[in-house]
Amino acid sequence: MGVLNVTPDSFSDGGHFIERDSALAQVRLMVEQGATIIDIGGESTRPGAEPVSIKTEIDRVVPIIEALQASPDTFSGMAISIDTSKPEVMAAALAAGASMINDVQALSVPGALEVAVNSDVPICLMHAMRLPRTMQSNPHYADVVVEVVTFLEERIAACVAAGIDRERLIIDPGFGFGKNLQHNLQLAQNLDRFSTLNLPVLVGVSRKSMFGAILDVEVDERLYGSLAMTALLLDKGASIVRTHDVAATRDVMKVVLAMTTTAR
Ligand code: YH5
Repeated sequence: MGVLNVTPDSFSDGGHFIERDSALAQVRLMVEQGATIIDIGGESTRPGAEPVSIKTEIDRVVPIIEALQASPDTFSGMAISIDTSKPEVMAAALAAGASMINDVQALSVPGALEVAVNSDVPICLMHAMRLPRTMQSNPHYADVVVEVVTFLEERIAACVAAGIDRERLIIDPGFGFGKNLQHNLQLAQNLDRFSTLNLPVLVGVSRKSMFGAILDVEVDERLYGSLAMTALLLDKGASIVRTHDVAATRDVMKVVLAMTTTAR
């Protein structure tokens, strides 16, 4: 799963065509490098980031989804995931052709469960103890692994009770979302305990702050650390990897797959 952020940068002066073309070029590159899912997000999830309005988020993501739909040759077989917690954005993205929901709030915003029930796409339920604005403020858990597994069990049950087929669900421990370094390492070390829920496990560790903490490097120097953890998470049962670095992650996945599927 390759990440496409469509949050405008500060030196864009409203050049929407330029933004759209560069987003499409980025998607094309990620698909060539082996991405089978593109995760499109219109709200910054950086720690400390402020929320954006429904309209702003829709205006950012829907034109990109429509443009991807308009080039079926280039983007055939690729799933478009919408990274949002807002039911209105989910609905607009699905109407435009999105084929997966990625919700860091696990369908907990009022109305989100209803949008999901009325669709037929896969849904990633992620655990977040806190939202980006306050993510860094000293999280506490008695046992982070038990609490995250229990939370996901409850959200799975809520989805199934609402009428969503269990087969549509994907789970994610939510690395970095209201977790300190110790919590992230405990979740990584114990990722195999999420397999007991019998659903695909998605992991997103790419370039996150834990590598800054371990390696004392800035965000553009966190690739090797991200890949090391990715390899071990794949060994512990992860099957979908959300990444900013598709080619490198594809090679890691192929090597781990070759090694773990060969005869003894
Ligand atoms: C995830 O894990 N993460 S957005 C801070 C960084 C680097 C990266 C300071 N959406 C996930 O990628 N969806 C995000 O450096 C996600 N799982 C799922 N399902 C945060 C992010 C990032 C934040």
